[in-house]
Amino acid sequence: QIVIIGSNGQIGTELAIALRTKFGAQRVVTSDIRAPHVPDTDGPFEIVDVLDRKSLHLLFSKYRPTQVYLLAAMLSATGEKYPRQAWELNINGLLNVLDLSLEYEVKRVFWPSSIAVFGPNTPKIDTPQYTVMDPNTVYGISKLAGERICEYYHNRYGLDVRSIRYPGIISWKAAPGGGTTDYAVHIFHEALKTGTYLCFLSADTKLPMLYMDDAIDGTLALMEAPANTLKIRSSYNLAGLSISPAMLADEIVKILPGFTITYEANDPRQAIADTWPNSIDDAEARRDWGWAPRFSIADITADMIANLKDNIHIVDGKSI
Ligand code: VAH
Repeated sequence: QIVIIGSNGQIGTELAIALRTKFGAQRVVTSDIRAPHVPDTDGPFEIVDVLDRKSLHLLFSKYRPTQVYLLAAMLSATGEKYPRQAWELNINGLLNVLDLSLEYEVKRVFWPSSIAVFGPNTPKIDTPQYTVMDPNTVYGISKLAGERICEYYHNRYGLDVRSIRYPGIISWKAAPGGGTTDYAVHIFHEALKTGTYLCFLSADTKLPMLYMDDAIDGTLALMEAPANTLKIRSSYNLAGLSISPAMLADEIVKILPGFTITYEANDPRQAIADTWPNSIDDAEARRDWGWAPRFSIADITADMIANLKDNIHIVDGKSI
């Protein structure tokens, strides 16, 4: 059995779809702290609190998973509103899952890190795998510590835990969960709903971004790679594109000519974005497990608009 903890989120939702397509729906168990908006009728779902070890023991003993994907976390912007909760969830949730994975002899564990592990003194252009890392958000600090913890559990206990430093991820199937890069999804919803978007990051804020299809393909490729080919057990840099709001708006206008964008100043997420890289060097991921993204900014824009145009969901009065 494969277990996904945090399957309601932007990435968890699509990992569930991809893993069920690959291994069969009944073999992939989704789980989250609460039931999803839309009930999961494709396969087994469990309510699990990653901070409650009893809840995890029930999950691991019931399903005896061979693989575990831990996607439960509090992201950068929300984490700055609730720093202690972000640290607790991101670190103790990880420690609980690593300990249970050892106890139940899980073969492979996936845990996402983020380009948020880089900080104001990190080189911003083609940020290398090994470099200065001085994150100043609780989310980034928790992900940096989490990387060291994963490497420790691998080196000390032999746990086959694997990780990717995700850039911002653009997708349409599920809403992003309170991050600094969420603008890159909201912009498409607003372009289709209202024809205009008030962006919380400045026009020239370049950030590493990745389309969800590439993120999922890369994650599955990492998880399939033979263990002895993986030289990095903290977390792999993964680059897609270096995109700014203005670049994305220009691409959207090519398909939706009337679209306009405006920019609000002083959003707290700008200060977070300003500490992150503009672009990433992912040479190690390409070398060790053949990583190569496929989607260009034009492909992303076309795919997002084509799919959202018929799928704009209004949930609790908001488009997600
Ligand atoms: C966030 N989407 O904005 C997440 C991600 C690199 C960004 O970690 O917090």
